[in-house]
Amino acid sequence: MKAAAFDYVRASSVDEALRALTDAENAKVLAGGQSLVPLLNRRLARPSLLVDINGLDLSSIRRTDGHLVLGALTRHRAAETSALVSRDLPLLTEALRHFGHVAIRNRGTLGGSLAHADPAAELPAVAVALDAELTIRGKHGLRTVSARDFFTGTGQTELEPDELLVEVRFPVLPARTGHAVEELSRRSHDLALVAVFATVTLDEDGVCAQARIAIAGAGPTPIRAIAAEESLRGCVLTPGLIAGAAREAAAATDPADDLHAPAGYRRDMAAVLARRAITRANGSAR
Ligand SMILES: Cc1cc2nc3c(=O)[nH]c(=O)nc-3n(C[C@H](O)[C@H](O)[C@@H](O)COP(=O)(O)OP(=O)(O)OC[C@H]3O[C@@H](n4cnc5c(N)ncnc54)[C@H](O)[C@@H]3O)c2cc1C
Repeated sequence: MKAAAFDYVRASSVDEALRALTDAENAKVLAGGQSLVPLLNRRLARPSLLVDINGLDLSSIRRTDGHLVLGALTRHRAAETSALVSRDLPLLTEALRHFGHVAIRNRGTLGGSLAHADPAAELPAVAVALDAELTIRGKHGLRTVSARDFFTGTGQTELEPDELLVEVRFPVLPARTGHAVEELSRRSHDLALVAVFATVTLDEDGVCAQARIAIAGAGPTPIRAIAAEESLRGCVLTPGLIAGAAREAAAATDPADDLHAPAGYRRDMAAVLARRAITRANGSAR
């Protein structure tokens, strides 16, 4: 099937993109097109206008006051191969290696993945795990939303139809932080059936000062496993403690039965993957 007819404008500034989004009845932003174009072709999306933002200057990766700031148009492949990202946000680098194939990563953008808000996607869960802040531009100016508030349901976010996501700010993790991504998918590089993203920060005595655990594919939005994180804080992590935290993480999930996997299987796998992720994050936090 081919897409239904639509008008097209290539914006040359953020203001122009915002004007086009505001003026049209039913406009959609076009970034890398890796989620939107398949939806258009299957006629699951029928916008009257596509506002192409590929000409905008929104693809920088920079370090500023304890944050790594990535423009919304940063291609997945650019982030994956960035020395700055791999030094300051290695969890993101590892997550991107699970993401689609290189051809998809060459075109797809960070902002597109976050705005698309697939609960099985890697980037929304990484953003939630790392307490990222999302900067949004609309006709009334800039606003910032934390990743934990941004995702409101399957494919749903805090973004209004006439707003643009312009950048993502990740706080840089402290020294002695280890990380791990454990993902189960039907084929390598497919979207996750379940994936767990973990970091563990140790103090000088090897005690867990902070743990972060987020789960994709096990609820309508990425899930932050707060109770599991709290159960690890202040402790030297033993296999028994980690197994308990992994069970708590799985208890925080809210999976649905679907044609890919039953809910119980996803929950069980969340516990298995959480145990592996926390163990590996702890082991690499030196
Ligand atoms: C074969 C294949 C494999 C894939 N594998 C994976 C995978 O393993 N993991 C995964 O997470 N995803 C995967 N995807 C999905 C896709 O790659 C991602 O969702 C992502 O790359 C989309 O980004 P994009 O720039 O292509 O967004 P687009 O397709 O251009 O846009 C997606 C949505 O976001 C909106 N949007 C885009 N940018 C902005 C912005 N700056 N502000 C506001 N709204 C915006 C669009 O209007 C649209 O609704 C796969 C896709 C394909 C085709």
